[in-house]
Amino acid sequence: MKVDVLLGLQWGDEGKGKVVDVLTPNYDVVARFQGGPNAGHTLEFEGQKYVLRSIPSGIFQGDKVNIIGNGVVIDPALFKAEAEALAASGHDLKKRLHISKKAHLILPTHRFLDAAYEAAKGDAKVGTTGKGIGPTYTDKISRNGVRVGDILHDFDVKYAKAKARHEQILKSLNFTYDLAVAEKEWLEGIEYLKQFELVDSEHEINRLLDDEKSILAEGAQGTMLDIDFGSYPFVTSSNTICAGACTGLGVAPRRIGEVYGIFKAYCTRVGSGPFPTELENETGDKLCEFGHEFGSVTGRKRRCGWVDLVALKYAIMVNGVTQLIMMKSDVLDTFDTISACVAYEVDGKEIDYFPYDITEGVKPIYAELPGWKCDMTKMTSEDEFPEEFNNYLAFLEEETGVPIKIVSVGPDREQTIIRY
Ligand code: 2SA
Ligand code: MG
Repeated sequence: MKVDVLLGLQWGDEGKGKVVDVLTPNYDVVARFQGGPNAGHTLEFEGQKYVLRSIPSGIFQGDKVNIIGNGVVIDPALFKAEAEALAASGHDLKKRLHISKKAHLILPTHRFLDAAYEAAKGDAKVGTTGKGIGPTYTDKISRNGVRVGDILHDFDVKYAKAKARHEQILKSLNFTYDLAVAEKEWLEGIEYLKQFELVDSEHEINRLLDDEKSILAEGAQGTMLDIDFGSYPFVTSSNTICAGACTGLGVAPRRIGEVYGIFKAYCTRVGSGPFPTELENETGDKLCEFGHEFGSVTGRKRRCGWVDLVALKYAIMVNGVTQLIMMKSDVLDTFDTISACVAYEVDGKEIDYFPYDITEGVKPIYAELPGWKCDMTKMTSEDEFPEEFNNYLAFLEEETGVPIKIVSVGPDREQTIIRY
């Protein structure tokens, strides 16, 4: 068997949580491979809304095994809060959630470092989620990290050493902070983590594949936030692309199967950084309002704009996307015309590839298509699609060369149309 990968093709918040939840009935196992509590995967069903941060979105599907892979970073305090909230609503995870011993721990001081580095950047700040993601991955790469497996061996010494190093840096940055409360909650989180199955997840995953079990790898954030291929430095600190599933789970490239690429029928971004198709006008406000575009972790208002096919095609290329999934189509229901960026104008020249730097001087060139002007939220099959919507789908498929297999017409599990 192979690992199928599901990931975001834009700047995050494409609706991955909902899609994983819809797809999980087809899989035995769901695994997260990168990121951490900076993610906010929103799921809605049976009138309830859930936001998952570190826990894979497959957790609502019966007794399926969910895995947090080695590529993920975990904040024990936030993890505890998240898992306890799920337990309170009847979803006990203890036996079903396996956590890699090689996943790195976000320390309370990592969160302070995140804030301190952002403050030091002033206007050039990244606009991080403030969860300590960057500093934790920095420690991992510079070989100073503390891992989940360390909880079981010599933990106090390892933690004290990392903390002392962080406090030195915070002092040098003149950053004031109050560690006491944060540390207490964090240490309670460490004890709580011990109740879960802490595993060698690379062995487990490869064994599951050998046993013909199907695995879905769930990406977080989006391709344009990838540390290598995103709009650097306005990116997150992990590989959000398909290759991240190999390194973040310990599966060989040849064991990757389908790559589901998720995108919104328009585009959003939260935090700072370039966004060529951003609409700072009434249309952008309408997209934000109709799409309820506010960050699920931090509540920040998301910047909105038209779909960017230059960026989307780039994302499809670096991920090797085999199937597209289009989300939030219904948000465009009332628009007279729909625009899609098909090329950029840079220095007076038209280009159709994604350039090295999109920070300045990139002007989107749009194709305009007629809107469908009807309520799609109640539609249950593709036979009901209006002609203009079918044209929009055909246009996107033609431009990208990849079939759009699933279309979402609303937040609920039910509002998902599988085309073929
Ligand atoms: P970080 O915290 O170091 O990963 O931030 C670096 C950049 O990555 C962006 N980023 C995100 N963008 C969209 N959604 C994210 N998750 C939450 C959500 C966001 C929220 O799903 O709604 O609640 O605000 C996410 N996580 C990281 C971030 O904005 C920075 O640009
Ligand atoms: Mg999100």
